[in-house]
Amino acid sequence: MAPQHAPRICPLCEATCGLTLTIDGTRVTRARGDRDDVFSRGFICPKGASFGELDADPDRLTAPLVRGEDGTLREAGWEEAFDLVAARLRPMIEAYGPDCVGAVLGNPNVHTMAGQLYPPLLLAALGTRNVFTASTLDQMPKHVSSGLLFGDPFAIPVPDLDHTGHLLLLGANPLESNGSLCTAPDFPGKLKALRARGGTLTVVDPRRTRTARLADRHLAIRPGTDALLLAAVAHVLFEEKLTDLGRLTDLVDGVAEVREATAGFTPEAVASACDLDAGEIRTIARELAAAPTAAVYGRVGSCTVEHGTLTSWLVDVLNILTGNLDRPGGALFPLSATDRPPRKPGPGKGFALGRWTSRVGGHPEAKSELPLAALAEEMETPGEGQIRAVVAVAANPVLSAPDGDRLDRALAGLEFMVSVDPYLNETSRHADVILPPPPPSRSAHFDFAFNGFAVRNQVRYSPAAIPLEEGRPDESEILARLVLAAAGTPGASPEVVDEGVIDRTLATAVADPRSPVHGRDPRELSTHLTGLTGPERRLDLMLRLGPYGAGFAPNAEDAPDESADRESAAPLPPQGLTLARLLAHPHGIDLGPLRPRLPALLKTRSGRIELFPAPLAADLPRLRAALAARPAALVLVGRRHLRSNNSWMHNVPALTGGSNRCTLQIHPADAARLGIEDGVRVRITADGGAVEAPAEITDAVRTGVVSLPHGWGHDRPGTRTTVASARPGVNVNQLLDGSRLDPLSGTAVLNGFPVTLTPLTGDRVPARTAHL
Ligand SMILES: Nc1nc2c(c(=O)[nH]1)N[C@H]1C(S)=C(S)[C@@H](COP(=O)(O)OP(=O)(O)OC[C@H]3O[C@@H](n4cnc5c(=O)[nH]c(N)nc54)[C@H](O)[C@@H]3O)O[C@H]1N2
Ligand SMILES: Nc1nc2c(c(=O)[nH]1)N[C@H]1C(S)=C(S)[C@@H](COP(=O)(O)OP(=O)(O)OC[C@H]3O[C@@H](n4cnc5c(=O)[nH]c(N)nc54)[C@H](O)[C@@H]3O)O[C@H]1N2
Ligand code: SF4
Ligand SMILES: [Mo]
Repeated sequence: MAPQHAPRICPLCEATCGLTLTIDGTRVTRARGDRDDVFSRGFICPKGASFGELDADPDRLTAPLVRGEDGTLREAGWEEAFDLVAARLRPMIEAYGPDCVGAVLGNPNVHTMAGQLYPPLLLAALGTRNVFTASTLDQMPKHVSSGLLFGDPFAIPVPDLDHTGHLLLLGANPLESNGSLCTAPDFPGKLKALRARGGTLTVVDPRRTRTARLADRHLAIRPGTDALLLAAVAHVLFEEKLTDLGRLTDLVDGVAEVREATAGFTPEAVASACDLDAGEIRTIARELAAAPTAAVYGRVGSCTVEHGTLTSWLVDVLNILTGNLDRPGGALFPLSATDRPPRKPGPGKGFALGRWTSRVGGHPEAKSELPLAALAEEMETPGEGQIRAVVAVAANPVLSAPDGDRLDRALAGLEFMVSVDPYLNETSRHADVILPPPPPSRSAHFDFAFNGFAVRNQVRYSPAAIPLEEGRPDESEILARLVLAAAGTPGASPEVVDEGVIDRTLATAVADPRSPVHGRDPRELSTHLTGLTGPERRLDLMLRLGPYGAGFAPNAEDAPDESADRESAAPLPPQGLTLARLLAHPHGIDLGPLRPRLPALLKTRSGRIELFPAPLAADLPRLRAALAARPAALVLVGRRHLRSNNSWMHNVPALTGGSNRCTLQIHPADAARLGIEDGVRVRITADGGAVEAPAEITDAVRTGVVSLPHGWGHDRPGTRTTVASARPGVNVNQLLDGSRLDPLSGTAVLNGFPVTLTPLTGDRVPARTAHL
């Protein structure tokens, strides 16, 4: 049979590029950029190009593994595996209470449909407060600052990359990461286009990254001091009367308080802590104010730092003070097809922090989550509420979170653990049951999360490109069955889970006077939903009730149904969305540029932007103290390589090698001072322990800073990641003991912590050929 072609949205990073897969039988033999994709227009990166290899990785688990009497993992049938989960999980909840289960949700959940549709139901069924996600290793500071400023932790403005005249980018390296909390296929091309149209790019990063090399100005800041820099920029805007809130003037509370609070942070006062020139800080402020439009954007290096929440807040303070929030060319709020339709402006419920605290460390919850850095102590410490079982979905905290060795021991001591993961790896090896989802070619895809952070409103859906093998559940069914097991109704059909959501959503909608379906019969409405699976029916419902939706108006039924040709691409106005209409547009539907959304999206109690929220005000003394603190002689920051992804992509031969290596980058001056030669192994020591890695001397890192990438350390026994284990690298997070947190968000400080180095002389490994 001739090879087939199928469009598939790439799930391997936040850029969500459209791919065209070539399929030979049941194998993806090639992946190209889909030139017809309405959003990505053919862009692809090396990871996307390796989709087929990643999909067909022989180390992927094809059947569940369960732990036998002898303590080893063996393959089992799906029914046996699900029965075991049901037999163990619910009885533990009944015996010890719901908090005995720790739920651990990792990053790939934002890259799958199942990971967005079922975890909320799973958490509700478990009823536990012990909820840990990758957010507290990542963007939780942004959720907290948005929650406080706008009343909604998901109201995260994104830079209007295609139209802005000036981008001030802090702690992000989209030329390698392809962007984050700013979904933009071909981020590199968009930055080049910004400069080509006469705009300016300023990059703040302690490393001269590929992104920094594109910039008009690169500020090699001392790690962890961005909040000081941004406070000084705010100060200059006030001092030089450069603030102009524009349209937002009457919508913002607390401007005078912010002026007062930033008064002490003059450029001259912060310059030495940031190791920047005071004059240059003033220039940054003036340029930001003078630009016709501008956007300030911060990412990982602005979040996983000591003052992550303050930094995230100050990013938007600057967007607001310069009148750039919510205006084209500035920073805008996307409106995705599965968002709730805009509400009437007015007071909302607001955002509360610290409604409860963690049992052992007393860490405040944020967005109903506890710090992942506190997971180990919750498993180790006996007493009521101790975590005795873990349900991990797409999570590898042994490598991703602080102190993997401690997590490794604590996971080994659990009474029960289930992992939903395609690999037997550093974390899943502790599970009693591993439930492997099928490879991405066999899964349908919709970006519930990333469409909400996209630089252009658009909607795309990829059905599974290759049918599932007989008898194999997809990830949606796996998670639905976990929900049933947690709820104590394991015998029920997984469809019950989806139909329950549909019924509840419709019941709420018909009772809402503002809903287009107010007063209608929910049972009748549900008969109109199309879709071959529960997740598709849920998607149809969300699209219909969403801001571009057809609702259940009679003409919504004019759309082609599923039996219609899925390839036809009739032009469609950006209204009237249903699943059937989306299926008729396999390369997606463009919904236009980002548009202003204020004040309707505000959910603060005041119904206004609260620029100076009390929890942030209370954290400012800590920032003031940082002005006087003596900087550590040497601090460590991370880095990402284009051809990798966190802890799980080191197993694909096509993505290994080249610059994608676990080396310690060090500036020549520091290397000379410490007697470190290129390629020599170096012992790196910090609070949590020590690791060894070969030195790579490069002036791409500034002095006083070394860099080691994360996601490495694939040398534990009992895993099945053949390629990764052959070049294991070391786990940078072993340097941390989990005690360094941004207090407001519970986010681990993964960047800018002090380290000391010892060269291991006589142990020279040529960095280029080293088997790490
Ligand atoms: N030092 C340091 N540490 C960091 C970071 C850093 O910058 N520096 N970055 C942090 C950040 S931003 C993040 S998001 C975290 C990420 O850390 P994690 O949340 O652990 O995420 P990943 O390492 O991406 O993948 C976790 C697991 O998901 C599995 N997986 C892959 N695809 C699927 C799938 O389709 N379904 C399921 N069920 N599982 C799948 C993988 O096999 C892997 O075991 O790491 C954090 N850790
Ligand atoms: N290739 C690849 N792509 C990825 C991933 C991956 O692992 N590999 N991971 C995905 C995930 S989960 C995420 S969250 C995104 C992250 O996307 P980005 O935020 O773009 O991620 P990084 O490349 O880690 O960029 C962070 C930058 O912050 C700098 N930095 C460190 N400390 C500081 C500081 O104190 N101040 C400032 N100003 N800068 C600092 C670092 O040097 C680094 O260049 O990438 C996603 N995409
Ligand atoms: S940039 Fe991201 S989404 Fe695009 S092809 Fe590469 S990995 Fe896939
Ligand atoms: Mo992340």
